[in-house]
Amino acid sequence: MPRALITGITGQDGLYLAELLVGKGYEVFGLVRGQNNPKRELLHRIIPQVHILTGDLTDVSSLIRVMGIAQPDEVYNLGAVSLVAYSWENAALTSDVTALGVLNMLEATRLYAGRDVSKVRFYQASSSEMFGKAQEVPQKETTLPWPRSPYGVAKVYGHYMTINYRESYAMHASSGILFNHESPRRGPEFVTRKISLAVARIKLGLQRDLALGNLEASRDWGFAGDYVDAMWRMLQQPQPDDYVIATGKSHSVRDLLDFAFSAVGIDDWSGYVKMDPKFLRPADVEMLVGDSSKARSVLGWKPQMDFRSLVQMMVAHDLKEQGARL
Ligand code: NAP
Ligand code: F7E
Repeated sequence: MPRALITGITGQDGLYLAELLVGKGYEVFGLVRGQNNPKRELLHRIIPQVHILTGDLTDVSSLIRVMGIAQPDEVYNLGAVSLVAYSWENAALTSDVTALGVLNMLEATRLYAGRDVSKVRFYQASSSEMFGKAQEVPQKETTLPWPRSPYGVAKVYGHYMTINYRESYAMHASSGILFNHESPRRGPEFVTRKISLAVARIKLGLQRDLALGNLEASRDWGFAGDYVDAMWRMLQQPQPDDYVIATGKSHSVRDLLDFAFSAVGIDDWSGYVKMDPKFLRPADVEMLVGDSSKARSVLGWKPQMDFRSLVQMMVAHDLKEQGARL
């Protein structure tokens, strides 16, 4: 039975990845932070097979201890401060967790592997936010990074540290440069889920309107369930490498609003949406679109769900969940 350790297991991707690996027969260990994290219970309810281990990405001694207990064949480092807007207000914390946390995980993995570095395979959750002020369209593995937020800067550090450990110590360390991916498990602080929840609540008469920031921003949005499969595929390759994971199509926040409101039969949403400058960022990323041809040819990966179906699925989920509270 292969063994996997997942950091960030209580997050959107961690839950999907844990389900995927349990389904493939892995023994899965998950790092959960904090003394009394309420998500521990949720995780246990959704995937009772997971072994929960306590630790924090900022505490390397906890990671070394966890590595010794889990004895993983594969390590997936998904833990991060991941909300871009929050990263300006908490830039030092973001750097500690999202940047230095990667170094801590790489070091704990290297120490655990000892002389036999090939015995552990490592996945780093890199991000399209590294491309920020995009230097070419579409963005691919070789595109020059130009991050536009403390989060993006921290991800660039983690990305290059992963490459450095691969080149310095011959570790099987790979990075997935994942473009935005969403699901009904997405936190309500991200724009897709904020919109799907609000649309469901407006339809049910529980909310009158919705305040948003930049409606012109455009993202390459895919389904999280498809993207965790790409993570696993990367670690099954004989050689470690970096891969862009994206759909190749970009949509604006306006398109997202069109699809979400039309899913509940509302064609003109202008009366429901207002602009609030507090949701504007000091520097936004205007447009991202990824070229995942390397992942498609080497990993045999491709996205299964298109953007409209994804939005419809999220709205349908939120209608059901919110409706059940009435
Ligand atoms: P998420 O839902 O925000 O989950 C983040 C996870 O990190 C949570 O489990 C959180 O634990 C954990 N975490 C935060 N601080 C920690 C710390 N100090 N020590 C240990 N764990 C900590 O993120 P996601 O959407 O699943 O994304 C997974 C990874 O992919 C992240 O690294 C993210 O930056 C990256 N990424 C995401 C996307 C995307 O579109 N979703 C795209 C590219 C890259 P709590 O539950 O306790 O808060
Ligand atoms: O914003 C605009 C906002 O917060 C998307 C993370 O998973 O993907 C995610 O980062 C766009 C931005 O995602 C609101 O200005 C307008 O242009 O959903 P988001 P993100 O910043 O793209 C990347 C790949 C990651 O790696 C990150 O971890 O939507 N927008 N109005 C808004 N965004 C939010 N959150 N809230 C609004 O009210």
